This record gives sequence, structure tokens and C-alpha cells, in this order.
Amino acid sequence: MSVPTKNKKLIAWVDEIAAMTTPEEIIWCDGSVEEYDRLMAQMVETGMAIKLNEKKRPNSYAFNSDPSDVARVESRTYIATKTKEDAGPTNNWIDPEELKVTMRGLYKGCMKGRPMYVIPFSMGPIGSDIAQIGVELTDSPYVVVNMHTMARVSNKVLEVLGDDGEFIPCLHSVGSPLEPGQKDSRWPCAPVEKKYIAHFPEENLIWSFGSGYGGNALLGKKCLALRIASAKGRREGWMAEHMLILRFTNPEGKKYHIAAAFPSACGKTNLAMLQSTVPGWKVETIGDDIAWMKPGKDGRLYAINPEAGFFGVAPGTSEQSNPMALASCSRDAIFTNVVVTEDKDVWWEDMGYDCPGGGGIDWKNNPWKQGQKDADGNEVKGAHPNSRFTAKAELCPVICPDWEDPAGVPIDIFVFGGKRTSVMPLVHEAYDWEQGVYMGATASSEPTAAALDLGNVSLRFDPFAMTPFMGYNGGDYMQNWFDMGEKLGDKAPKIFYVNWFQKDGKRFIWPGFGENSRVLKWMCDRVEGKVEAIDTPIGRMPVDNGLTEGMDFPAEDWERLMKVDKDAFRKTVLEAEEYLSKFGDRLPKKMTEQLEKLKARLG
Ligand code: SAT
Ligand code: MN
Repeated sequence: MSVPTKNKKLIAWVDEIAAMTTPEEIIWCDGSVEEYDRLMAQMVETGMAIKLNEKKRPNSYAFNSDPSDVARVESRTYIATKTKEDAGPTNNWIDPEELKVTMRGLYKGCMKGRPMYVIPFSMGPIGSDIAQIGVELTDSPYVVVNMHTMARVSNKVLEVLGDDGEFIPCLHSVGSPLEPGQKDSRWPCAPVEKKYIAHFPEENLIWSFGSGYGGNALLGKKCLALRIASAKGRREGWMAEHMLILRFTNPEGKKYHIAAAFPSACGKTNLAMLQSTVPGWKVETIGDDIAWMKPGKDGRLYAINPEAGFFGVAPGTSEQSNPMALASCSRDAIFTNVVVTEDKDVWWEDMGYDCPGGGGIDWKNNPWKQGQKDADGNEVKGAHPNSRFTAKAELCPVICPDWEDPAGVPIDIFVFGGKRTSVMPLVHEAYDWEQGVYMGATASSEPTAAALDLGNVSLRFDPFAMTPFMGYNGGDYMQNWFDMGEKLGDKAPKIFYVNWFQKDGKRFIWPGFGENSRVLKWMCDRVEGKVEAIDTPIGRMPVDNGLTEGMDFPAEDWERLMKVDKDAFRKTVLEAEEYLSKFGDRLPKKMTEQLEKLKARLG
């Protein structure tokens, strides 16, 4: 195969990696439909992929991963900076030279018997100022087809790169060489102790080994667009955040842009595609996971979505919770670890209806019946809780017409949050940017299925929902937010904190989903200074229950939702103080000031 580029650095790197990993052949990817169809046909042939019913789910495929390879592995994710302090206390760290020696040992001959694919991709519209070019080398055809949807893979990327353009090298291997004649596994991968998701932010380099799943393997997403980009952005004066971006338009046509950070599997995709219940107000989606933001010439902060698709959590996605996500994966989609029904469609738990035919093939590739119990009498789930759909953003019926505008959209509102079944009220507003940064930095959540290796923790502080994705010291991360506030001055977005998830026993108190638009509208009204708010020790909150007007929502429930339990908050502040102490002298002074102010307000 001829080499479709003259970029010297790229050619030399591909040669160097091929010499180390010894693939059977090198395949340069062009992102074409022909390439997609060819790889899918090959994977159907080997049994790795299942072609879904063309009438029900056109041009769509299902995969089952190995049961040991179902989510990101935070315990095997590394930020390898020269000093441990620069990676900070929230990241795993190994000296970069030492890590490279270990990983070179693993990479040696690791692609034997497999092709190595070269995937040139752009995060952000190709050629835009804010876009970044990456090249992923991988021995996984599953990665290639997913990258087609999630990033922009095309020969045009090589054109933009030219002979001496810069790119971010992303090396990936499933870590499972094939001896001659050896039968391949359905989902090749390496055991957990050999998995490494390594980042070298000082040289914009990514090395991933041993996992074929999601963020471990589709290196444009968490590895490039968050970990490497957050470090690069800090050096260059922009930000990479774990945020959805949406446009909320009022009946008069005024547009507000909201960016919201929640940890993985806390409903970013649902909020991004929300069906507003407020008459005349409508939501359009710009992104569901990642925002890159830069101050514009007018002094406001502009955001783009660097991705081209959604890698959304399947379970819980239904006509009720997120019809727009369902529409996005109604064709041209890839499903991983869901149930394949008898008539070759897909199903997952809480899809809103029973599994057609009563069962199918479950995520472990076994025959499965809905309602089936295991030896302990627990119901066997058909889909893995972190099962995913890979869908094209352009198929989302409410995708914003400006979602690919290289200039981005000006952000009016930041929202932080997490899953808390108690204590945290439905919504509160920061008094100013600095308190907002405190809210973001002390955001906390009960763990979700996206991070299964966290063990039995009940609550996790997750600053800016970026704990697993910060490419540098978390204390410096907070400082970067304070600095951005200073730069933006009175053009800075207003900051809010939300929690949709308070429970009364098993019942969620707030109905959530579409009704969350009421909360977003309140935020927009606050931006306009149209509504009053009450000052409380933790921030500003809506007056009475104006937010629930026209809704059948009991006053007692509203009171519970909005209660500021001072004792509980005093305890939370102490926990936050202890958490923050781990940043030592990298903790910004402004954070300590905010802690003290909050303590004083709580009395
Ligand atoms: O697997 S991913 O890292 O892409 C999804 C997530 O955990 O947010
Ligand atoms: Mn995410």
C-alpha cells in the first residue's frame, strides 16, 4: 500500500512503531464508507461483530467485549510527567522514562499476526483554528470503525497536516499477538495487570496497551481531548472540560449557551438532548461529553465540541428519558455489550419496554431470558451497566445547526453537579466566579458504572468531573479556573450547581428529564436579572416554588429538594477541606478563602 502522506515525522513514527510491534501489514485509513463496510464485513466474518436487522436498525452492528474489558480502568491510567508533583495527587504517576521502558517491553511484537491501522483524525472541524490533529496507530478494527463515528477520520486530515505539520501521536494495541495458525479471541485484550493507559503531556504523546474498550482505546476522546488537551490548553490559554454543550432558545428567539460538567454516567447525554417542558423554550445539542473553550475577541468564552459522535450509556436510554439519543442510534450505529434480540435488534435494561421475544444473546454472548435469576436469586442483566451506543452526532434530530461552527458558541452559563441521593439541593447559584470555582472543585458524586474499579466508596469528590481526566496537578487545575475568571472579568459565565438525584427511599423526588428545563430556564432568567433569588449560606436559590408552576408537584417535596441542611453542609465542608488538603502547596489560596467564607456563612 502506498503511503498517502509526505509528513516526515508521521512516516518516521509509523516506521518506528511498526519495527517495535511487528504487525503483519500496515493499513492507512481514509475514513471512507468503503473502509467502514469492509472492516465490518471482516469482523462479522470472524464473529467479533453481529450485523443487526437491516429493516429495524439499518447499517448497524453489535459487539460484545471480553467480560474483563468493559470500562475505563482508572487504576491503570497514568499521567507521566517529569515530576510526580506535576501529575498531582489525583493521578497515577510513573516516571516517563521508566514507563516507556516497561511499555516498550509490552509493545515488542504485540501486533504480530494483526494489521496495524493508521488513523489520521481531527478533533474539531478539520482545518479549524481550535481543532487538533491526532494519528492513532491501532491493531483493533473495532477502534477504527468507532473512530470513524467519534472523530473526523479522513485523507483531508493528512492534507491539512502537510509535509511538516504537527500531530498528536496516539499508540494503541489490544496487547494480544497471534501466533501463526492461532485462532483469535472474539475480543482480544490483555489481563488487567498488563493494561496501561499512559499519557506524556509534556510531549503530547499517548500510549495505550491491553484494552479495546471505550476511552481506553478510542484515543481521540478522553486521552487526547481531555487529558492531553487540558495540559496543552493550560499552556496555550484555553480549556478542555468534561462538559456537554447545549443551546437553550427562549420564545423570543434569544439563545443561551450552557456548558455542564457531570461525572461519567450521570446524565450528560440526557441533559444535552433534553426535551423542554417549558412552553416555547427549546434545547439544541452541541456536544454531550467534551467542551474546548477559548476566550474570543469580544472577551467572552467560546466553546466547541471536538467530537463527531456520541459514546452514550445504553441502559436507561428510552423514549421517555432520551428519545433524541434513541433516534441518533436508529441507524449507522455501533452497540457494545447490549442484548441482541432474536430478530437481531438491540435491547437493554430500562429501555422502556420488555425485551422483544423475551430474551436473546446477552452482553457475555450467552443465551439469555429476561427475568432470569442467578444462583443467589438476583436478576441477571442482559446488558452491561456500562454498555454503550456509538452514534453519529449529525443523526441527532435536535443537533444545533451551529454545532460544527469552528468559532464555537459563547457560553453564558456553567453548571456543575453529580449524583447525590441526599444533602445537595436541586439547584443553587454561586455568588461570584470564585465561589463557582469552589463549587466545581468540590463537586462530588456517588460512583457510577463508568468507573467500576473504584471499589466500595460511597462518595467521591470529583473536581470539575475531571478527576479521571486531568492531565496535570489538580491544584493547578483549580488555579487555571481562577485565572480564566480574571481574564474574562464581567464577561465570565454565571456558575450554578445542580443535583437531579435526591431520593426519598427508592423514589427520586424530582422527576428530572424534560422537567430539568425548568431549572435551566431559571438560570437564564437569573442571567437576565429577571427573577429574584434567596441568599442562603451555600448560594442563591429560587424563591418559593415558582419553578414548579403548572406542575403537579407537592410543596413538601419542593421543601425537601431545596432544603439547606446546615449540619450536613458543615460536615461536607470538613470533608471538602480534608480532600483539598491533599493538594498541599498547589492548592490555590483562593480555594482556602472560599472554604473559610463558606464556613463563616454556615455559622
Ligand atoms: O469509555 S469512555 O471513557 O469513553 C466513557 C466514560 O467513561 O465517560
Ligand atoms: Mn464522559
